Amino acid sequence: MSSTLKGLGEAKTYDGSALRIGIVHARWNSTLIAALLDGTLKTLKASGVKPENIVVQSVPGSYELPLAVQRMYQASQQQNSVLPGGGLVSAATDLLGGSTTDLTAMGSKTSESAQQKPASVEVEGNGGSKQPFDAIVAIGALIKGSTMHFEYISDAVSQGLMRVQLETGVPVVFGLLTLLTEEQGLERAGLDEGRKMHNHGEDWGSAAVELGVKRRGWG
Ligand code: DLZ
Repeated sequence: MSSTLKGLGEAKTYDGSALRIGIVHARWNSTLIAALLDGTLKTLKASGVKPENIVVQSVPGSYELPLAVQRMYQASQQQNSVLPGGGLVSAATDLLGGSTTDLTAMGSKTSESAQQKPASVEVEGNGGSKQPFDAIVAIGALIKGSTMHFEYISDAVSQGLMRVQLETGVPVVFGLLTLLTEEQGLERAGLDEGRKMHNHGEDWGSAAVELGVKRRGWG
């Protein structure tokens, strides 16, 4: 047992080498998102998930996450493969500097920030396993403003992601930061001054591997 009160504590490590993991991230608040995505990828790879079995996609904002996760999983189930030429599973993300033919075409322009490429992102899933995703990580960062917008979106996305995982049976890791201030976001993305806080994306990567492995046992 860990001596700290909060957090995951000391977790058993799981072998992710047979898993296929999806990540869908929002592009709003891209500095936070890039760091969180990096953290997630870091632990996925450290747990043995093969880079070619990690598929990363983006959507404009957090509100779009539930539908994107649902479609990403369904496409992997139905086709059992990476679709050539524009299917949801085959499209590259903005953050990866690839084409933006899929969910990113839902009405938003490619923002300047979306051109950022997180340092540790090297590949996406083309050429990897053809199996349906074992787990999908949804990453977003909502920052409270002066209207009720934050409350409505936080609630809708939380409920939507839970619904997707219960309806599809695929574990959906809740990588949505619901932040009262930007500072809270920097801390949770490991970008605080002095870099003392840990990157929550790392926990999300571990959770995806643990759930992916356990789900295979659940049948
Ligand atoms: C519109 C909006 C605002 C104001 N703030 C955020 C935010 O902090 N984080 C985020 O992920 N998305 C934000 N969005 C965009 C919405 O999630 C959504 O993309 C748009 O309302 C279009 O459906």
